[in-house]
Amino acid sequence: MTRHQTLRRALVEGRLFTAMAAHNPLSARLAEEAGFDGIWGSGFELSASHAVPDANILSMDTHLAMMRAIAAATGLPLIADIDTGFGNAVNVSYIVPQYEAAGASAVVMEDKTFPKDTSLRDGGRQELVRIEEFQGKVAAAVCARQDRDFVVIARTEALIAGQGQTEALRRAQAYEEAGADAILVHSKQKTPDEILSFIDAWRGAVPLVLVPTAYPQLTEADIAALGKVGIVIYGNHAIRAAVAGMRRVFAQIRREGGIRGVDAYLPAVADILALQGDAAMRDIEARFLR
Ligand code: SPV
Ligand code: MG
Repeated sequence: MTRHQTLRRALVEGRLFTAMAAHNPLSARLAEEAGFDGIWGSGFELSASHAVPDANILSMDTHLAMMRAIAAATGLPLIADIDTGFGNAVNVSYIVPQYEAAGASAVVMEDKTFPKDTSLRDGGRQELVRIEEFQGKVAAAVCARQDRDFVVIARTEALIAGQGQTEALRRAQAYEEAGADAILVHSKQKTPDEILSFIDAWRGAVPLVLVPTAYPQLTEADIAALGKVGIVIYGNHAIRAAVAGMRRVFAQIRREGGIRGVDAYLPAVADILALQGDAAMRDIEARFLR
């Protein structure tokens, strides 16, 4: 079974698919090691790892190159975050095959204007494009895919933009009609109430996708029990874990004036070598170096 088929089958069978964010191949490998079903090729994480805002500051090529590197480093389906599609439906027609060729098994495209602003920030610029325009972008993405199992996920930011549930439902339904395989509905409310109300009212045939960053109370068991959600994305936990880890270790080294204290609990160098694929290189060495 190909990676595309693994993701497609999970959606068809209604099994909850878990995707962990990654900002580089190493974080993707750690997500695979931990047992997640897939990788979220997060724009937020990649932007943060470059220390710039998640607001289309980085180019599409920067993101695409990272998706290619992540897909090469793991065997898991990769869901690429293409923000607003880097332009209009014409741009989308050209970029979707590039993401597919890079090894992604899905794209998520959101209905905001380009350049976007990040979703979870208080007071961000959250402007949505016309429904018809975004339907055209979704249809362009669906038409541009090469493999039928490549998944196109339409994301509505109507709740993020404060436009309410009726508008979010109207948009989600319109995007399903345009051919989306799943609908990501995002919320930044601190409780799951807004999302649960949307899910309850959703009458579409395609599964929903959640990113519960703002409402972490909702567990996978809770989400699976709702019956309408196909994918849960953990949107930024790789970069937040990295920041937490580096802060703690760097502060301790400064405090103690040396590395002895942190050495006791940091992964050994041998662990990092293994994550780098050292064994595979040694095998090549043994076979071919003359
Ligand atoms: C991302 O991880 O880039 C996302 C999710 O799009 S969020 O940052 O919550 O918008
Ligand atoms: Mg994003």
